[in-house]
Amino acid sequence: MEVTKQNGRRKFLSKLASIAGTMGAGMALGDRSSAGPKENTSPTGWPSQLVINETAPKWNPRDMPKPGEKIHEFNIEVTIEKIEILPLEEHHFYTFNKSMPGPEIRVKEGDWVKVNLTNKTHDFHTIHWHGIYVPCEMDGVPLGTQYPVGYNQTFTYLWRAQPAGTHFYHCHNMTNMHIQAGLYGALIIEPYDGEDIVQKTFPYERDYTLVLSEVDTEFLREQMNEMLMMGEMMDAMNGSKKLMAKMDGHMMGWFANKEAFLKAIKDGWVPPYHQSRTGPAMRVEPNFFLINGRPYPMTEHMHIKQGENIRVRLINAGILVHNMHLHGHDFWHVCTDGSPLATPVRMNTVPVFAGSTVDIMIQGTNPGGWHFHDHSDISLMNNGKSPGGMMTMLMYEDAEEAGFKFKEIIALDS
Ligand SMILES: [Cu+2]
Repeated sequence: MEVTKQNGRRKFLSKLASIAGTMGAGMALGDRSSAGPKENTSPTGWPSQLVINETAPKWNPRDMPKPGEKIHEFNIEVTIEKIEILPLEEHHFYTFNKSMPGPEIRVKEGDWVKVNLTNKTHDFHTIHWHGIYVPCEMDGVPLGTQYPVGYNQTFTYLWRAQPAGTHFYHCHNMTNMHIQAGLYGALIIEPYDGEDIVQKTFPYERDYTLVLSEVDTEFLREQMNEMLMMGEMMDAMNGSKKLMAKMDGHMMGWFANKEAFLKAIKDGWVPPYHQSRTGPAMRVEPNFFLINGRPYPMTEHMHIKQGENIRVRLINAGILVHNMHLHGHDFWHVCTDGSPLATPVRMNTVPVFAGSTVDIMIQGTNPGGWHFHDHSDISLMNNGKSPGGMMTMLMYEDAEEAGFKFKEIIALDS
């Protein structure tokens, strides 16, 4: 890495020298250093915008709220709900406040957030604040930073909202299963007024959040039934609070360090992945691909008018990469994981990696009703049948005025 940097700098300096050379001998070295480019400027411009310590928190994550500082308090309850993701396709999910995804949390950078998480199921849950500079005890890793929250228990999270940008939250207990079960939601931290570089560059009025995820309904049903049955038994025997207080790594595969893990194996503990005891693990093969908890055609449309800019926040809470493609337009990729890119990138297909967020700006330049979807055809099916899955529409509200006639087939909710 260092080598590339030096090579780049050497090339740049030699380019500078040749430019100076063409200016003739009258151009003294001293003149060039005072009027010429600064040390950290390059021809592409981006290194001059790079602030090396930009990943450092603005506020010490271990601070506590001071009198007068704004605290947003939320109560979030985990319950089991029956949700019809498509007509005739009804499944049981875990939900935050009875909705899937959970409620969008939107606060200003620097404000405090207090969340009281109450568990009304016989399984265990936590909330992990993905991408946020929380104090370690608030990170929501069960048996890593806290005891998981058992039946009828409440755990209070308190942290300061930083850094600004598009983030999300999710349960971190048996994460794969519990996210598929519905325990995830958007978390948007707005920058201070006037500090939103995206708003400054592309003034926008509409702001969409699209949370991408998948679910294997077969896997989910089996795992939920198994965990709830075990949880009910544990609660009946001991009360989960008492039991969890006695819990150690042996029960869930968490250990203080590698030595403790190896010692447990030597002492006869059989890890859950070992086939001679448990049989082959069930493979996760998602059969529904969701945008904000619903597959196409039950996804919500996005709306735009000619001349408008809209901001679309893509959050991948799932386990696969999703390559989101917009028909008839290019868009600007402006942020990744909440951070503005040094230079926006023009594209029509943007990969959103598992656990990552991407903000794009769409400019209203081509009236019509346009498809916006994951370009993997596997994700464009409902239970193996297409059309369906991770797709929505970008609908121009003034398309007919521009001479475009919507056909009924693509005007499902317009
Ligand atoms: Cu959970």
